[in-house]
Amino acid sequence: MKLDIQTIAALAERLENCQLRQQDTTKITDDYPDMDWDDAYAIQDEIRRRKLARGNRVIGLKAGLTSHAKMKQMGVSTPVFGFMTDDYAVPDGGECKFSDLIHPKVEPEIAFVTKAELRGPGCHIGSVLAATDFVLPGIEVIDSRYRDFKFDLKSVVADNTSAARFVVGGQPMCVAGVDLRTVGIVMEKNGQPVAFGAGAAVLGHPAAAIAALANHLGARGECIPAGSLILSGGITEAVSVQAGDNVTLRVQSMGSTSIRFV
Ligand code: 0L1
Ligand code: MG
Repeated sequence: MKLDIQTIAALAERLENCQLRQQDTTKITDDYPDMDWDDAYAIQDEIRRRKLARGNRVIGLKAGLTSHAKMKQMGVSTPVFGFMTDDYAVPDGGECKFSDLIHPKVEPEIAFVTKAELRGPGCHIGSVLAATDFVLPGIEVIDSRYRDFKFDLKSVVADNTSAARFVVGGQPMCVAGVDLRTVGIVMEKNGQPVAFGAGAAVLGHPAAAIAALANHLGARGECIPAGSLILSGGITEAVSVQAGDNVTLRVQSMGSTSIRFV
């Protein structure tokens, strides 16, 4: 690690305050160009510690930048991983207050719920499918704390991978009943289709993103516990939203989930 504990705490406070006050900031690698991956995840861990200390609960995990469309959109080449707390959850069809966010975008995703622990290294698509209880449609609302979504990978990891809100719903499916590579999705904004895709856009198979998360956590001595909700990453580029927008994600055989920005 290149940063000391005081700097990590100060950067976590800076990024979390941006989230709590709906303010943006420049990317932290502008100030700390030598910070490494361990520093980036240590800042994310410190943000999690701050939220838990305030009484929030971690209720989900996420993989991000798992599709070529997202990687191209953001000019990066590696997945990243983050967490979601209870205050990020929006009920299916529910409202998300736009003024609580900076410049939100929505991503169509496949959400996994596990029934057995997943522990890397060596986790693969087969282990993920065996450990999955069900999959269902999920919309992630990302809201980078960095000005104009301009960041590099270490900065975005420190910022908990832009996690802000999410909604899941529709018809949960057992993985035996669906080919997650060919499953089609349509995301609509105010009734107009704005994004189309298929599961294979996420690392060839959305379960590969969950395996990558398990292997990432395994390298840190952690695991994905049974009963976890995990977002596997945007199938398409993220779509900007404004107050008044109504977003619906339809996933083949899994129904739909929706969120309204008010
Ligand atoms: O969930 C995601 O794919 C987002 C990862 C962070 C990058 C971004 O803000 O677009
Ligand atoms: Mg995402």
